[in-house]
Amino acid sequence: MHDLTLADGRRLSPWCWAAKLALAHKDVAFETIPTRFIDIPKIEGGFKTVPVVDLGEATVGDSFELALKLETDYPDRPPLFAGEGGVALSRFVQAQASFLLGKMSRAMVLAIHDGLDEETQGYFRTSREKMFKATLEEVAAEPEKNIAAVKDALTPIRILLRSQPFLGGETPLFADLMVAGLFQWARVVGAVDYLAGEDRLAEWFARLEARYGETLARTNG
Ligand SMILES: N[C@@H](CCC(=O)N[C@@H](CS)C(=O)NCC(=O)O)C(=O)O
Repeated sequence: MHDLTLADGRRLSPWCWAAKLALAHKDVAFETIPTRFIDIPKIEGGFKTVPVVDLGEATVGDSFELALKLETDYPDRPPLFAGEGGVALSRFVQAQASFLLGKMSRAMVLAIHDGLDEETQGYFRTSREKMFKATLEEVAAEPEKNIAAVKDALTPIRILLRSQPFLGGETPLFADLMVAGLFQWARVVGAVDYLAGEDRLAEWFARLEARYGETLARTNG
């Protein structure tokens, strides 16, 4: 699996984390290839983002597509979606996770930038400043406000976790893994502890750590 890396080998992408957790969930062993932002266009197949996972008979360039493929290929192992309705609802969680990613990234962009090698820094700055229509320094200004916005956006998940241990119900599903990928990304980058002051969310993440601890510990691949 092509896995996004910082200059020191730390793996940062939330979607790559979701993919690795999905592989672990289905008990599929994997190896990772550290991949910088600027290495992505060099991957065979014309991919624009990672994860890109070579499964032998097929190469998958999207975490959700990977989870769907794993569900089809390993129907007898713990489910990632638990049926058609689960797939559809997971798309909603994917949208929520993308929304959260944008909010979480604001207080993290400078730390991510600083963790990249010089050549990659240039690409990251240009592409992100275009995306945000602001300089990285402007995006990162007012971290307290940005962190408060993340905390607010986490409210629905916090409410859900009052009545069930996982987003998936009694057991984790891919929905959990997408959201967990975000917290793992933040943890690896280290700029902000989004679980600080959280009870239910921190307990939920601890439950995931109990199950996927080995995978989450491989912060450098
Ligand atoms: N929908 C894709 C999204 C993957 C994605 O956006 N990956 C980002 C890293 S978090 C990426 O590769 N970005 C490349 C770039 O910005 O150049 C998935 O879930 O796999």
